[in-house]
Amino acid sequence: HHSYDVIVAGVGAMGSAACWHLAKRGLKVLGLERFNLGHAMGSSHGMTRIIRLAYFEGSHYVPIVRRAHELWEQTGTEAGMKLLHVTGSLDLAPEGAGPVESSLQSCLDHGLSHERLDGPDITRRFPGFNLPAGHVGLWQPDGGFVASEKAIYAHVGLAQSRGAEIRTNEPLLDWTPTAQGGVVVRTERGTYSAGRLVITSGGWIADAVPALAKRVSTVRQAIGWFTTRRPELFRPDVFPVFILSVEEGTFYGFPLYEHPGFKLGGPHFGREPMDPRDDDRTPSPRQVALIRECLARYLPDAAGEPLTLKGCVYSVSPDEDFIIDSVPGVPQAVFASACSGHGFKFASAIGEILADLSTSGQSAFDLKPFALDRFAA
Ligand code: PYC
Repeated sequence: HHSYDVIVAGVGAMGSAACWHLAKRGLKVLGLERFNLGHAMGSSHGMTRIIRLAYFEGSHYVPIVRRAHELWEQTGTEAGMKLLHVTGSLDLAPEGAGPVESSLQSCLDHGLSHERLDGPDITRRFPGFNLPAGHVGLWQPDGGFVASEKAIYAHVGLAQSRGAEIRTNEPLLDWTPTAQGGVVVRTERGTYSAGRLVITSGGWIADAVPALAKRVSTVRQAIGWFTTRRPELFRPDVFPVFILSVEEGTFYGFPLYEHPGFKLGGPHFGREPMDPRDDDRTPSPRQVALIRECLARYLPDAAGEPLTLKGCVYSVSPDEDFIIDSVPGVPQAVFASACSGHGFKFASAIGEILADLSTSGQSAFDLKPFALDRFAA
C-alpha cells in the first residue's frame, strides 16, 4: 500500500492547516476526510468564526491566538484569499461579571490594546445594540473574523500545491502503530502507511483515540442568519464581532459578511448532547428560540425572519480547555481536539503546532494546559 511521511485524519479547520504546514516542510502528506471538503456535518462550517485576542477563557491562550492571527493573514496572502477580517472584538457582560474582567486581564497580561466601555459608550459607537442597564464592554481592536470554509480551501489548495494528497468521502476505519514506529491506517477505500499520524477528526475523535472517549462529549449548537431592518448598522466597517452574556445565555455575533442576514449563534454554554454519527443537523428549536429572543431584546434591528438556520457540533472537554497531545503510548500519533466551541480561531496555529509535534516532538508554545494527563485522577 501507499506510504507517506504523515497522514492527517480529518481535513476540517485543524487538519487542513496541519496538511499545509507539513507539506510546506517538504513532507509527503495524505489528508483523509470523511465527508466533502468544507462539509456542514462537523465544526468548521458556517462562513465565519470569531477571532479574539482578548481571551476570557485564559491569558495562556493569547500567545497562540496571536500567532494564529499572524498566520491567518499570511496564509490568506499566500493563497490569494482574504481569510482574516479585522473589525475589532467586543466582550459584553454585566459589570463585574466574569468575561469582561477576565478578557481585560488577558489584555493587561499581554500588553494588548483595549478599551473598557460603559453602556452609553457602547450605544454611541454601536447603535445596533440595545443592552440591559449595567452592561459593560471590553473593546479589542485586533479582533475580527476568519472566513471558515475559505480557510479550509486555502490550506488545502496550498498543501496540494506542495504535493499533499487529499482524499475526501473516505472515512477512517481504524489505525494501528507498527513495530517500526510508524502507523497503518485503514479506510473504507484503502490501506495506507506513514511514519506519523495527526488526528483532527473533531466530533469523531474518540473513535480514533479511545482514551478520549471518557473526556470528550459532543453537543449540538445552533447558528442562524436573520433579516436585518437596518443593514447599515451592521456592516463590517462599523460593527464588530461580539460575545454577549445575558440572562438567556451567552451568544455571539458577526457583522454582515457575504450572506444578507445577520449571524447570531448560541447559547455557547448550552449543552444539548448529540451523537455526530446521527446525520441530523437540524438546530434545536429551543436554541433557535433563544437566539431569536436574544436578537429581539438586544439587537432589535437585526431581529427579522430567519433566512438560514444550521446546527453544528462542539466537542467539549471537562474543563473546556483544548486537548493537544500524543496518543498515550504512541508518540508517533498526535491529536488536537475538544476545542470546546472556541477552537477555530486557533486552527492556523494549531496546524503549525501539530506539524511541530509530529516532526520534532516539541512546540514553541507551552502545551501543558492542554495535556491529556491533566484529567488523570
Ligand atoms: O470562541 O469566539 C469564540 C466563539 C464564538 C462562538 C463560539 N465560540
